[in-house]
Amino acid sequence: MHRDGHARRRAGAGSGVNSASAPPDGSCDVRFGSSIAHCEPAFGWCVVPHSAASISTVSYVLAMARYPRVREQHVAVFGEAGSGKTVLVSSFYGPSQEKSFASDLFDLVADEIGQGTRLYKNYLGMRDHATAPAHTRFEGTTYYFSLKLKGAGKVKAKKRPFDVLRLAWHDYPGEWFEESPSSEEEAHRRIDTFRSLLRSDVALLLVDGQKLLDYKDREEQYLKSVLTNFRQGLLALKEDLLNDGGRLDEFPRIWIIALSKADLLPEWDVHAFRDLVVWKADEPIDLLRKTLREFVVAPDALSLGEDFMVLSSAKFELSSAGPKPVEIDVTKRLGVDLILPVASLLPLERRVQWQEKFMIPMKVLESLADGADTLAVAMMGGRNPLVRKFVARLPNVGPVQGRAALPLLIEAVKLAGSQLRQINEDARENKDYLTATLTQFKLDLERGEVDGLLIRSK
Ligand SMILES: Nc1nc2c(ncn2[C@@H]2O[C@H](COP(=O)(O)OP(=O)(O)O)[C@@H](O)[C@H]2O)c(=O)[nH]1
Ligand SMILES: [Mg+2]
Repeated sequence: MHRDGHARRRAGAGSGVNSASAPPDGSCDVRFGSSIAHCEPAFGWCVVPHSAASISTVSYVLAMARYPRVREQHVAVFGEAGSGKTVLVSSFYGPSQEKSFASDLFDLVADEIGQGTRLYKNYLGMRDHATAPAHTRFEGTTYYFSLKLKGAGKVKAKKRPFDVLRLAWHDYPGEWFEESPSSEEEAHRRIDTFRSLLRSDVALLLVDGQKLLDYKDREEQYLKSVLTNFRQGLLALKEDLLNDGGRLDEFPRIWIIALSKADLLPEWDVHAFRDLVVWKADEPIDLLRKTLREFVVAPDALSLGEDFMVLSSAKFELSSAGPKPVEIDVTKRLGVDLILPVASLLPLERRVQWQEKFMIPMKVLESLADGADTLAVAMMGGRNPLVRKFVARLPNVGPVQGRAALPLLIEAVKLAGSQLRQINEDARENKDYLTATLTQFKLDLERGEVDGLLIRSK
């Protein structure tokens, strides 16, 4: 399913305005009277300077009456059978449906009711019945979640560049990397499933905490086997994914190694985990990185082994009698709340880092964190002078857009500490839910580092 493709078509079609130019990303410049507006149909918004000469007043207008305006992020989760993928997605979604946990800035909903119900039921099973979800082997699923900003329909909301942040969560079963397909049909399904997640900027590679315990003092065996299976699996798909041998512009470029079931290793923080992985598995990581880089143009712009997370979907109390949990405390989660901030903001940060370090083709930068400028504008809030300056330059968009946007992106990425908190507080006070949400995500990432749950590449 290609939701974004659908959204782009819907946004671009029949807008009643004449496009002056139509680059492949669907963005275009549109003449509104004497002004030229830059439109991002993918996000469903246009920026129109009120007059070409006066840049002090700028407003976002809708290219057509379409609500909600959606921005989509993809995240791909890879893990062997039993490594905790289904529990993770259930524990990501479940609490958002409870009043006490729900966010004051947005509502999280599953786009497909059936999926949402299933995930919530999984969560209830854990919360109320100490029952983990049934195993789902050989099932590659994409879950679509929409984070709907509060305040929809209010005057202020109309000015924001998007109302919904959609998260496409691709679950790619690791068993597909361990076992050969049983039929040609299944082989095709694997390739299709993999293709569907190529739009992800961020991939999580799960390392199973239970397995680390099982392999105590010989963790290298387990780590090597996970990483090697994964690499072999990728190599098996390579020919089909790289049609005509051409490398891909769009491919997950931020590979985070994440410890799942971290509650089983209470004395570990992300630094201990990183140290173990680096000490015991540097070679298989190098090999995997090399293989991943063979898939993409601009191979420098791909990181593996630089970002780490620890995750626990709940605290599982096991009985001494067997593997069945006696209690699952869903209130004791670790790192799960960082998934949205990581998926939304890490690509933006990495894009700036890479752009400063390497010569990277524009089309690659744009596929990584596409619409990064939109996000930066939103993060800094409309009143910031840099934002105004940037928006003023928008009529000159086109290939130079990315470079013109760089100072703004850098500024947004650099936001930290008290300045960030201040923007967040102001936005909350002004009920500017978009800026509040994005700055909150950034604060969450800072907090995650302080709490030893996240290491971001510097
Ligand atoms: N201690 C602990 N156990 C977990 C956690 N997540 C999953 N598990 C256990 O691992 C099993 C497999 O998880 P599941 O999500 O079904 O794995 P999947 O095959 O990757 O989808 C569950 O039945 C739980 O017993 C966690 O966060 N902590
Ligand atoms: Mg599963």
